[in-house]
Order: sequence, then structure tokens, then C-alpha cells
Amino acid sequence: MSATVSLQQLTDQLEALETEAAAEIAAAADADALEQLRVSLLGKKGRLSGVLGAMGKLPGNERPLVGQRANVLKTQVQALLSERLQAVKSAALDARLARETLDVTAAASGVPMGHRHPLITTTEEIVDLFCGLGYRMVEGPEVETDHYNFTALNIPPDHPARDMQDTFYLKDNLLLRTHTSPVQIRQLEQTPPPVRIVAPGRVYRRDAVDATHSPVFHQVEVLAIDEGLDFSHLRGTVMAFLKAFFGDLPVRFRASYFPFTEPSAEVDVQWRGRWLEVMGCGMVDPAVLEGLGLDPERFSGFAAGLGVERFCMVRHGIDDIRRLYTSDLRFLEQF
Ligand code: 2NL
Repeated sequence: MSATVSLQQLTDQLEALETEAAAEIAAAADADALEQLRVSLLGKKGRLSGVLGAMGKLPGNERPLVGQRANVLKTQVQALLSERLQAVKSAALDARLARETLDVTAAASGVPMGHRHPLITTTEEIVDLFCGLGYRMVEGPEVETDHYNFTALNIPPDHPARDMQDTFYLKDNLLLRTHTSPVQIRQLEQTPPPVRIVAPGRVYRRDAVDATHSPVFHQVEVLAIDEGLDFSHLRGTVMAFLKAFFGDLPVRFRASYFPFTEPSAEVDVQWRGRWLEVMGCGMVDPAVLEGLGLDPERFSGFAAGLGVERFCMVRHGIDDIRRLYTSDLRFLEQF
């Protein structure tokens, strides 16, 4: 290195550095490269410092000229660096957005999900229809006493339903309820008329399993007690319900007998050309009302009961009740 340096040389070096810097900055690919460039151009041991180090060898009056030129260069390089930094950042963001594009309309990969059992959805549909008619859902215990399951419903001690053959008896006079009527008796003890309730639930009978019988099945019972209710209210309610569930099918009422209703009827709908029994109903027997401390001269009521399995099987074309209890997913996943 020569001992002397001229103003022209330093000015030329600064000029050359500016050209180099502009080219290198323009070629920098990312923020890291720009930071390295910043250090190499403007840092303490950088190239600009290198040029300025030689400034001391100039005559005193020439130094400010170089200093000013160097400051202009420094400002320009800083501006170029920050401009380029914005540009590479925005290019990086664009690239990332393009890479991470999410198609929110794409079909989801199959997440295995459970769903409700057809017996449950059928129960809910039936309960909902009665709620739409102003009924309130009530639930109660599956283990019952003889009183709530039989006596309060006017079922005499020698009635066949009480037979060991038909009812699951537990210890201490307890049994598995054979219908959801006891839920309604308990409710009537709590609430004075007018009452309109719908009682869904699991019930138990000692039946041998076949295509149409299961020792555990599901029932929905409805009950209305008020002043002035008669059979026309029962019929209107049953017709409205059956129309809502099955659509416009022929319906017929057949005289029947239950210990807890008088008169009583069984209801059939014509489904695919055949009469199908779907529910039982009747006017609540005065003896049941009296047992609850209600005056049968003042209050009357109607009740109906149905098996959910039958409704579910007709709705879905299921031909064997055991299908509903064997938890075969290949079968259940259809519904
Ligand atoms: C059927 C028939 C029926 C009732 C249930 C009932 C309940 C009370 C008072 C009077 Cl608290 N009756 N329930 C009445 C008639 C028929 O069910 O075939 N069930 C599957």
C-alpha cells in the first residue's frame, strides 16, 4: 500500500464501493444474506470503514469532502438494505402463503365418528312430536316397587302380568319395571292436574328372544289428565301423532282391554298393505284416578303406550329386533 493517498483515489473507491454494494444488495436472496452484507459494508471492520481509515492520510481540508461523500454512501446503502429487506420478506411471505394454501372446500379426511343408536333417535323423534303437542318429558327409575308398577295401575294381585313368568323380580319386593307407567304415577303424585306428560324409557319383560321379542325393550307412554277430557281428545291426539310419524296412512282403533284404562283400544296402521298394531290406549280407569286422590267425577284423562322397537323397525325396514341389540357396527352404521 502506498504511503500517500489522493482525494481522487478515495472518491473513486467510494464510488466503486457504492456500485458493488448496490449490485450485492440487489442479489441478496434473504434476510440473513442482507445482514451479512450490512456487516461487511457498514460494520466496524467493514469495507466503508476500510476506505475511511485511509482518510487520515489526506490533507486536513480534504477530509470533510470524503467524510460527506461517505455519509451519503452510508445513507444510500442503508436505504438499499432496508428496501431489499422489505422485498425479500414480502417475497418470503408470498412463497409461504402459496405453499400453505388451505382449500377449505376440500373433502375432509374420514374422521371416524360415532352416532346415536336408531332406537335412541326414534325415541327422540316420538318424544319431540308429543312435546310439539304440549307434553313435557318425564323420566324415572327402572327398578320399581310392586306398588308403582302394578297396584297403582289397578293391576290386581292375581293378574298374569304379575306372574314370575312375566316379570323380573329382584329382592325386597323390588322389580324391573314392565312399562313406564310408574314414571307417570310418580309424576301425578307430585303435580296436580292439568298434566300432560310423555315418559320414554327402557322396560323389562321375561320374554324369550325371537325376531319380535326381547326381554329389554323401549317404551314411550303419554298421559293427559284434565277436566273434560274424553275419547275424542285421545283419538285426535293419537291420529295427529301417527300422521306426523308415518304420514297419511289408514288408521283403525280396535276395542281392547287394559286394567288401567276403560274403555281401551289398540291402534293399527296400514303399512305396505298389512294392518300393523302400533300402540295401545284408553281413558284412564277411574280406579287409577281414585288411587291418586283425584275425583273421577271432576277429572278424566287418557293414556297411550307404544313400543319404540316396532316404530324403529317399520321406519327403517328392519325385520329382526335382535339387530337392534347385537351392536354389529356393519349394521348400525347404516342409520
Ligand atoms: C301398550 C299399551 C298403554 C297406558 C299404556 C297408562 C298409564 C297410566 C294410566 C293409565 Cl299412568 N294408562 N298407560 C294406557 C293404555 C295402554 O300401553 O301396548 N304399550 C306398549
